[in-house]
Amino acid sequence: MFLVIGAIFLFALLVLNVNRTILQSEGQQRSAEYIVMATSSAQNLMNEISTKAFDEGTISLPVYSADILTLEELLGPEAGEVYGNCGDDDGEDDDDGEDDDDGEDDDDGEDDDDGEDDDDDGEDDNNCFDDIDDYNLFTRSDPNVRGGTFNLKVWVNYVNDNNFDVVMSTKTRTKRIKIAVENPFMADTLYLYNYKSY
Ligand SMILES: [Ca+2]
Ligand SMILES: [Ca+2]
Repeated sequence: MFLVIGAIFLFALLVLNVNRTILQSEGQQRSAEYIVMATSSAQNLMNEISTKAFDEGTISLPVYSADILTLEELLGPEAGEVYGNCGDDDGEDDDDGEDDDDGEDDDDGEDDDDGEDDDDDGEDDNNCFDDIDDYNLFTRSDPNVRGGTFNLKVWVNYVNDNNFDVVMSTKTRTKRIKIAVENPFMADTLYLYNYKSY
């Protein structure tokens, strides 16, 4: 009798362990899938940021001295610059001759008293993010069909030109783009880094 009870007990333990192993591997599989999706989400944003100019000062001017670069404490979008406010169908003014009260120019050939040119030369007309540090402290939530939004946050800092691990409070010729991604189904925050030198 004790032998039977012992056998049943051992069998139950075995089933419990098998179930636990299955659950663990399912959890690991889901975690791995989320890491892949989080990486993809961060990589998309990183690609977008990396296409921008090194600095507002380098958009149209060659830089011979770091003096022209943005001060460390001012790393961020310039006055009037709004994310997503450039390109097509993104909330940009639609040339209807009316200002949309967003401070953006409407390509109507008239200056809008913002001190920027309105001459359709592609410069300074659309007030979108145009240099990498405009994304400093930028946040975005990417919804995920599998559940659990990916929350992204960006930091852009000057780093030591000879040691990219050292964040600097002075202007340098190298900027670090750091993106953090969080998701309730991931145990840890995922970080992606890229460096741009001028
Ligand atoms: Ca800018
Ligand atoms: Ca900027």
